[in-house]
Amino acid sequence: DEKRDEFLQGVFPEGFAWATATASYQIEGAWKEDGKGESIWDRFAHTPGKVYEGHNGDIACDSYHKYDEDIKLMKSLGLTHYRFSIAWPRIFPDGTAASLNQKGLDFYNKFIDALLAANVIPMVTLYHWDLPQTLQDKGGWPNPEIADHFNDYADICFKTFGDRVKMWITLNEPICSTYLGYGIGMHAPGIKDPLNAMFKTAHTLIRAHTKAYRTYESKYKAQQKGVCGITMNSDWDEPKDPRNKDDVEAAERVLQYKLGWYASPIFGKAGDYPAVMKKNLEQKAGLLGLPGSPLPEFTEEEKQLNKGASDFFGLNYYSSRLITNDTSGDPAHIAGLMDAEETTDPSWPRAKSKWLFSVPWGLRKLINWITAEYGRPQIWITENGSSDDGELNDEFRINYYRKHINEVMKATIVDGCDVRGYTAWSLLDNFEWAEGYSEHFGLHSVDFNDPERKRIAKKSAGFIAEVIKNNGFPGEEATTHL
Ligand code: GBH
Repeated sequence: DEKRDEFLQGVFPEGFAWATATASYQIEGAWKEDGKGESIWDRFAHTPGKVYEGHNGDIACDSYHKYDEDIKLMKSLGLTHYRFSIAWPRIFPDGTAASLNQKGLDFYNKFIDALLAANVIPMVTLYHWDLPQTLQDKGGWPNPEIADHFNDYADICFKTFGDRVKMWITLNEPICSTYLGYGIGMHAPGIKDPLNAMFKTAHTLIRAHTKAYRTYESKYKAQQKGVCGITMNSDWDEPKDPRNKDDVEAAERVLQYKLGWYASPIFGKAGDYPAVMKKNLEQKAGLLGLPGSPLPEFTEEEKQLNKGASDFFGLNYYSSRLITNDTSGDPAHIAGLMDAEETTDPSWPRAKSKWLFSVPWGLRKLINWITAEYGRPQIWITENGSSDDGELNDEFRINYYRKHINEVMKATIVDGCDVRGYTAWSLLDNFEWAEGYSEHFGLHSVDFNDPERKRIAKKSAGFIAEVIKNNGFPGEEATTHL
């Protein structure tokens, strides 16, 4: 039949979107130019001992000044879309509407116009981790008021850029802000408070997302005709022993913690946290002698507003884990809270990043899990990629992309999941958070010792350009890429 033919030809449905992604703090530099305020990442990276060898994003790829060069790279890849993020502290230097900075708006106006002139569709993330430091000084994400400030910031972005931006992503990977930022302190603002601040952070983030989504829906959508969603990341969690029902249950529980924590309120039927998390945390609170579950509660009204507050499911996928049921862990730590041990398989090839094992089939399984769990939402792969030492002849990356794109193809064409686009992380090597410039994810290399920040195409850039030109792998049976 038709579907089978498409599969044999190895091409995606017509109109499938092809993008690369970046984030403001990772590429822009110009950290205190044109009125920009300090962000929690400026503060964190300027604090000794937080980032690999004291690296920071003060200059990064200097994309603030070199965005024309970035757009040339996009053109040579043949991208249909480009995913980038807006730096909140450029728009509101002190985080609040009172501090509106026209020069910040001017920069993104110019950039968006340049993208459109190059025929590249902007996909805009509002929050990729660079919270204005002044809002951290007011308590940061655990403070529920931050949701209202985020809504004000989102509102001005919709209002200013929405005539040209038709695809909005409120938050990038809320679990990273939550767990890495306020749970284990590996990311800005570096807070280690897994039983309190961490859960409050997640709660504010979800409320912030929902408020911004409803603002777009009620004030802008009818006129601007765009879409608004959220991007979440997750590993695929595979039971270590699939015949052991405790492991099967544990793997499901871990998925609910990693992805369901944010996805269930928004894409689930109840507008609320996953039932298994609520039950599990109730029990852990008892064991820890806490006064109550660390998981805050949504009001009935909030649940109604959460439900359906996303026009698409943005998914970032990098790796997978094997899950063993394990109730012996310390409940004061995440693994102990989840009653699970996470391992990897020795056969999985590892990238430069210590957490990144190439498990392409995990992506297909994750897409299918989301499709079944949340009633076949429209899915956009908003990030996928791998790291190395920055070599130009990057065969590992090519293989990683080839196999993962092929699994997306199977999920789309063979399994019938509704995947609309694929985004490679990243357009160019950039500031890899706590790892500084020591791990490279780019299709283009950047010389960080050169004041000009010269960009050079890697071999993988040529590979991706071919895939995009062909909308897949025509003439090749998809299974040959396994
Ligand atoms: C994405 O996160 C980010 O959106 C992007 O900004 C980033 O550059 C890209 O991935 C590559 O990392 O250090 O063992 O505690 C991906 C999901 C989840 C990957 C947390 C790193 C830390 C593991 N990230 N994980 S560890």
